[in-house]
Amino acid sequence: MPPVITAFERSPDRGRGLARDMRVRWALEEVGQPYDVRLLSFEAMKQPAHEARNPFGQIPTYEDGDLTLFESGAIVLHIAERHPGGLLPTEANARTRGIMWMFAALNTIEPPIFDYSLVKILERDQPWFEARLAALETMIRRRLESLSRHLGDADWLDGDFSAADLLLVTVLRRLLGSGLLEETPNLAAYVARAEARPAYRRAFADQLAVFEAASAG
Ligand SMILES: N[C@@H](CCC(=O)N[C@@H](CS)C(=O)NCC(=O)O)C(=O)O
Repeated sequence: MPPVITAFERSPDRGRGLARDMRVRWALEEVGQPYDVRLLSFEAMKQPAHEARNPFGQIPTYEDGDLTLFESGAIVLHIAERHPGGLLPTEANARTRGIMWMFAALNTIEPPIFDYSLVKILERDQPWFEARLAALETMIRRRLESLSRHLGDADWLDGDFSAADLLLVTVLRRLLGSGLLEETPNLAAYVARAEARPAYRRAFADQLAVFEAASAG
């Protein structure tokens, strides 16, 4: 039985690959692991059956035999560990550095970028909107500048493409269309390079197909 992941039945991003099941789909594609998808409505996500998989009632989750996981970063790490050499280096120090960058993507870079996307949707009518947006833009620019300096003209964060690049690219993609990513051309090129990977394209097409089928139905 292949692992089963959960995803939105109708993703609020309209199939642009921003929902976090994209990370898991992409990781599974990178290592060549077939998988099944259980699609959930917002209502079903908050029912006990799904809360047993994820107490916070969110997607994605991952089930494989008697193992059930939530948190996209933990799921991607598990997939990397199940497929040695596929998404993390096998050399011990390089592997630990890869995991460090996975944390950096989700702990240091994702929070201001995610807040920025939420504020633009939820706080537009609030009196603090402009000031809050500007503060987040400043924080994001600072993070992007540091990241850009680290990356330089390398293709990936630390040697070969890894789970850390995968997570970081899914985070940076939230900035597409904002103009912020384009201010650091090496990061914009980094994201484009990752999006050109066959595994990324298959994962993107699959999650888009779900949205299109739901819209047609
Ligand atoms: N830190 C969690 C966040 C999960 C998360 O926020 N999932 C979103 C979709 S990308 C979700 O389920 N949103 C609906 C909700 O929270 O009710 C992870 O990385 O898996």
